[in-house]
Amino acid sequence: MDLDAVTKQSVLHAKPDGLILQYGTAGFRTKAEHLDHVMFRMGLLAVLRSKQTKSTIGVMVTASHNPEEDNGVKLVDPLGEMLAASWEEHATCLANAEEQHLPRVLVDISEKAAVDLHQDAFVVIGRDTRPSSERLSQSVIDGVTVLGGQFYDYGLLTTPQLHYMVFCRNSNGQYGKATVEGYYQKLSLAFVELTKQAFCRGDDHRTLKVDCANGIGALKLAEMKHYFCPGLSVQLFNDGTKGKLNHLCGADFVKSHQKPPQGIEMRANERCCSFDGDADRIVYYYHDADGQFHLIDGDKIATLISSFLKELLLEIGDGLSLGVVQTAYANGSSTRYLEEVMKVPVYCTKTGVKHLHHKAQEFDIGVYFEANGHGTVLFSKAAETKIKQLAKESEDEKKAAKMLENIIDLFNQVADRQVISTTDAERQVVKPPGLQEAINDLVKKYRLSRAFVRPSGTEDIVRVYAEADSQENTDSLAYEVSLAVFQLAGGIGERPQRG
Ligand code: G16
Repeated sequence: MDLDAVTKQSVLHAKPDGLILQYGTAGFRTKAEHLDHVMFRMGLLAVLRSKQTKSTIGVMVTASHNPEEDNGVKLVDPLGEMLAASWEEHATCLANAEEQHLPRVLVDISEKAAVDLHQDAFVVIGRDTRPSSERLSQSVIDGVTVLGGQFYDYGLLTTPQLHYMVFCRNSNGQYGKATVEGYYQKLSLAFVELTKQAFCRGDDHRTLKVDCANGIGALKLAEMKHYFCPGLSVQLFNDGTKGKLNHLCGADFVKSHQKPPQGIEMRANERCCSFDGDADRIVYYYHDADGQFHLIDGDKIATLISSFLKELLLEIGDGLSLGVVQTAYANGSSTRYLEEVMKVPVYCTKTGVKHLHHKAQEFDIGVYFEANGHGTVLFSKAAETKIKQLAKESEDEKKAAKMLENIIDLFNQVADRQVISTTDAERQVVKPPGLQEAINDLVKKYRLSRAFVRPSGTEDIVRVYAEADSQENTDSLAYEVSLAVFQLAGGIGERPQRG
């Protein structure tokens, strides 16, 4: 490591004195103007991780669902999953080291993680459409090159595409070609084959309206939609030509406001969906004939997918295990339905794709979705081999196995609020004292109710979740819990308002 060169370059990406940032739910995330040094240093870290794993590592510059002025960075590990938890601590030390300590921290990490410094390093980089993203990805590149790492800059990319590129490169092309073209071909082929075999009701069901959150999803879907023709016609809305990123649109807006985004025209029973700012979340929705809005969020998507998979697994009769992973945000009735009706085991983890992904790997087939629309299906290597074999061999079970085979290819498998601390997969508050008791008392007032609070790992806010037997009761419980947080956790600014 040429530590002198690092010190010289680092001055051009100097850390503001005293600025401390935490590695959050999905990496570092804050106002874009505070992130230059973090990006440079994550370039350095990606090189060390690449040397240690002897694999390609990904760096995605995005703040996903956050406002346009924010930015952030997600690191992608060799199999396309989020950075290993053991390295989050290294990332935090590196991001927060004062300038003069940077060389020492680099050496420390290399020693602790047994990095072979003679090993080559390769890093792939992608970015979303935020105005600050191009400059910040250049800072990542500066960090990679000063440590002698090689890189390929994909430029504008969705987060799932970057996960795909990393995995393709590390599987020597076996998973697919590490190009956007390769991505479109692999996924669309699986989709087209699967829809040929699946029952589909009429032409109305072959159109999909997509709210692209005024982000990268619009650019990439515009390139990809031709691959679905003539089976599926995709119409793009909020494509970034007018509106602001994630403003009054996108998956997070639709999920948290439980209403359609602006900028999309919806007729009764038309199928619509929304992405977020880096197109790694999706929620579906429609208006029924009475104008009632229906949301198919991550909980419902997980239920639909697991019902479909369970049917196919029964047909092939091969005893493969199926499990569903959710977070505390999952609606209680979706969990009950999965466990009691579908007889599928359900597990709850902390918020964050990295936690769900990890748990889902324990099954032959692991379905994981956060209610906000992040998720996928993971197939173990053994399950994949069995399914591929059956699709070739046995006539009776062939159709179901063939469908499962296409499903495998269709899923891109690849992961001061701090006064509140939680336990039990974030469903119980430990600190401040008295808050959990207050929440318990409030929950008892409502039927079929549940509530919890947790500090967000991507925004400077406390998230409050509530559910009850009616919308009115849910709103009321959410308001009362917010008030308890405000009073017992030292709330500042405006008091929570009812409704
Ligand atoms: C990220 C994570 C998700 C998480 C979300 C919100 O999503 O990848 O797993 O659900 O943040 O996290 P929090 O509630 O801690 O703010 P994204 O789409 O913003 O990258």
